[in-house]
Amino acid sequence: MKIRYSGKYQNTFVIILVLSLCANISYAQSKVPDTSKDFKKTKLTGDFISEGAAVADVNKDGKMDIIAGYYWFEAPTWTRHEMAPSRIFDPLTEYSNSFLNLGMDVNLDGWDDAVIVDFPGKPGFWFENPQNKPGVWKKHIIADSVGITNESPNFVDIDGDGRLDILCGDKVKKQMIWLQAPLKPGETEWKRFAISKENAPGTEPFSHGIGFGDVNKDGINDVTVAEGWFEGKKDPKEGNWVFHNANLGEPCSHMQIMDVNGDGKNDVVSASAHSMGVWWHEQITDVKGRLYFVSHLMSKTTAQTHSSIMADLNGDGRKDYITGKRFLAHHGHDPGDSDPPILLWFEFNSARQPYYTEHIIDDDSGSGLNITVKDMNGDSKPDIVVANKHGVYLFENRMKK
Ligand SMILES: [Ca+2]
Ligand SMILES: [Ca+2]
Ligand SMILES: [Ca+2]
Ligand SMILES: [Ca+2]
Repeated sequence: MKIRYSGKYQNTFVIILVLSLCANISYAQSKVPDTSKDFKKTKLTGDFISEGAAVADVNKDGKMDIIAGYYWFEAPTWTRHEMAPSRIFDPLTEYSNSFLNLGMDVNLDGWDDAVIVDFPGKPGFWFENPQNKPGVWKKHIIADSVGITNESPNFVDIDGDGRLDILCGDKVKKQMIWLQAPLKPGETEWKRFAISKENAPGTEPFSHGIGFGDVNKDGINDVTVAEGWFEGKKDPKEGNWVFHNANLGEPCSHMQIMDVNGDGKNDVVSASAHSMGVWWHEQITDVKGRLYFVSHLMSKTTAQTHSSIMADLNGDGRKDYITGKRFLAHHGHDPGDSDPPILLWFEFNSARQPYYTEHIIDDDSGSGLNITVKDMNGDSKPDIVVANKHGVYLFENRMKK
């Protein structure tokens, strides 16, 4: 296990690391095979500038660039550019001004913009791409200052129009909502649509875990939180989605809805946001047809798995689950907060038990509050981009199809 930290954090790190090892962190005993040869790692920076990362061809030269907070990194040399004045944050004492990032052409002018989810409870905003002109990018607040809550908003297409929306909570009304980006060129306003009634579960600023998928297999996507699920409506703009109580485990990051054991019922995969554990929650129907879930532990390899995303990394036609450790999530105060920043993935196969196989990608990066997956180098394999308190990283997928 190689740990190299330099400068003023070194002593603190050694102390935290020893404490972690004393706390019987299971990584040291882990027998998970090392698959780092399957990925080419590029460290864009070791600076803490964002806990979210996104991709977009910012300068329209045909090469995908990387966005992390108020900065973008120009491919292929990853030259760092500032969109608006910001600074490097201290990973041991501070949070940044950027928690989740998304690259999308918000105002439909043909240039990808940078969507930023700020500290939980603050309004989100987006930086308008200045089309290769010099100067500061124009900052637009999203949706009349709706305070975005829950620490794992999803970037998903709620209404099926091909544009990604933001699925999150609203701080003031404590409602589960979705925010729709403008649909006409030149527009800059996002629209807010309520999913739940007011005072709904999962909508506090520091609530953890949201998922989007078809829980009950009626052909309509539903929304999950750790406390249960909101049953989707044919018209997702209708509101008042019925809430069903269910135990979907501990506070978690992005919840992934899929049939893990191949019994035709959709299960939920989640990972602990601030403690340790990755689980699949098996959907079971009782004799009266009521749904409930039984949780099965998949892994305790690393703690603080504060983000997840699905992508078919190994090209077998099945989507894989990617998660990673949010390095120094609470500045070293949580159990396992300072064990090595691991990035890992799980492949699923419902034909045999266990239904999953765990692979470690890297143990000196981790992930932040969102992971972005995109083919960055044109070989049509999905690559992984992350940013956290340990820096900004690209992992190019070298697995054979
Ligand atoms: Ca580019
Ligand atoms: Ca644009
Ligand atoms: Ca449904
Ligand atoms: Ca199932």
